[in-house]
Amino acid sequence: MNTMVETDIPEITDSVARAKSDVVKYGVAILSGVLAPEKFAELREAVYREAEGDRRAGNTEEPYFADAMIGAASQRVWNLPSRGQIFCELVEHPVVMDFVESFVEGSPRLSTFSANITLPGSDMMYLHADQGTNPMPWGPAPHGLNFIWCLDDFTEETGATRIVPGSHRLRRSATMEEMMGPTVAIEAPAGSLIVMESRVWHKTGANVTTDRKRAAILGFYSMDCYMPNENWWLCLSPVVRQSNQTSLLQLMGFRSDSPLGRVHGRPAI
Ligand SMILES: O=C(O)CCC(=O)C(=O)O
Repeated sequence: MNTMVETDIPEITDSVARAKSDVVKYGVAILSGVLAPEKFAELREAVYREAEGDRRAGNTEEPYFADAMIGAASQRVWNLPSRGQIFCELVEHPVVMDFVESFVEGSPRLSTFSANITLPGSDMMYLHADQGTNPMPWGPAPHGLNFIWCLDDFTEETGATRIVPGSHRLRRSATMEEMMGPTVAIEAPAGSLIVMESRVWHKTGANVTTDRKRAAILGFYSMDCYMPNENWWLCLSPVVRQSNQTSLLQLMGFRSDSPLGRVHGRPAI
């Protein structure tokens, strides 16, 4: 069965309005010009530095369970907000918050803010939707939005994120048979921001190069009724936890503006 509803993906755009309509139509948008070149360089350097630190510390020995279908896994760098203020600031980038407000119902929460680096020879991930752990049937609106900050060129060869275009309209996870079906690589130059709604079936591509890595920061924001991908209550650095970044802490569930996640009925922090 071929469930590919569309065969094309949107063109890269520098218009936020256009990108929002692309997310509705295709489930995905590719934006340029969001990051200043100096900020991009600083973020890229920080991610590769942290990745190297994790590798030396042995933190990469157990790969994330969904990362490799058969062969070697990509390298994840988890919990970026605990690793530098530059990442905390990126969580609340105004363009991101504008999208989240437009697409995520209610009070949004940050589900993950991590990096994924495909390595020469790393295999593809399992095909999934980011709201795949949420009960079905899914409704007419996505439960979340994923922001993929491309720190290197996303190409077919380096393992660009691959999607099943139009799959957001099916409002369900892929079957085992569909998981093996055709996908399209989202090719985008370094510095681009890919915005993908949470019902789209997608996966990390295989990196078939011998010498090129593909790094990206992944920020997933979802409705507050779902458990975050990263357990911020256990892993967030006390330095951030005790800071006065109230809106950031609210996104991470340390403060509540909804009936959920309260302490003695109060918003907590
Ligand atoms: O890094 C990528 O290309 C996508 C990763 C992904 O799909 C995920 O973490 O859910």
